[in-house]
Amino acid sequence: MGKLVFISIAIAALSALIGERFVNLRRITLASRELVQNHLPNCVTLKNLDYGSEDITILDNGLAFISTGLKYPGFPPSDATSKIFALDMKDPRMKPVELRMSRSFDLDSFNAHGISVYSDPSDGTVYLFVVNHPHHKSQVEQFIFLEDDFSLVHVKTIKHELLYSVNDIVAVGVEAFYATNDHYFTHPIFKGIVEPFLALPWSNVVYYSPEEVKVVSEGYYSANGINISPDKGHIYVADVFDHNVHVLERKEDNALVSVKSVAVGSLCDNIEVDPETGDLWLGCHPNAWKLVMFDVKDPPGSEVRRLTKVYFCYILLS
Ligand SMILES: [Ca+2]
Ligand SMILES: [Ca+2]
Repeated sequence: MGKLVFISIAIAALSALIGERFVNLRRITLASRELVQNHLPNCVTLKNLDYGSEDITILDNGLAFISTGLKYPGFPPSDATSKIFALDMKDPRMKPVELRMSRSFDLDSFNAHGISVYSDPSDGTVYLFVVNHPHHKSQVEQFIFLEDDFSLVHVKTIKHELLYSVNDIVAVGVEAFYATNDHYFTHPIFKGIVEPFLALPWSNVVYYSPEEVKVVSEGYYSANGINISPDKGHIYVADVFDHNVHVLERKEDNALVSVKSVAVGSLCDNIEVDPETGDLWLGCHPNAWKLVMFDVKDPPGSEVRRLTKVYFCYILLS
């Protein structure tokens, strides 16, 4: 009898926990809006990007870098390897060109995620930072872009215990960047199944430099895309599961202080910032159910959101 009571209580407690988590999960993650077809007039499909594009970032001269071939826990497995493409946005042919890489770099395990570029003001060198997940680990690769022969020279691999589940980065110097950790756990099963079920705000933002590495912002359900304002004074973080873009002020010691959150009504992923207007362009998922249950015959679709006046709003307030 005692055993039966214990089992009953255990089942009741587990049911309550599952019920609470399910409600929490629905509240924060499961946007299920049907996509409204509203194509931009000059929208074209790019060739050669056969394995999905995770991230794009654009230099001031109109040259875009695109990362492809991401394998990610919880999504259908793929045998694709990652590639980085360059695309001249000013060329009407709009043809992505695969960038060659140093022979010493391990392309077989390359699993590219978020990317960021930094142009060194002292000599014009263009550095490309790429989040890489070889064998489900997290590290950041630093390359130098050589425009003359469209190649990437691998400079170094950056690893640190605080860079354990990196999604995206924004470079703020030749050797410094902010990075989002999109999960708390590191094991693929915990990342893909347990953590989404728990739905707790345990992800964070890390500042990295050779001199100092520290958590500078936390309390995100899943910190995803990250970018910086044109004046370098504010950082934007997309929390994909709470449907917000968070605006944070940079302090002298590179700490971040929350300024405000902007509700975007979609599960937003990466962020690109217009260098002139300060507008944010976001790649988003309007329907999480369809994204998770992916059906080729009824694909989830995706959408681009543009946030205007974010930059000027907080200038006026300050
Ligand atoms: Ca990025
Ligand atoms: Ca991302």
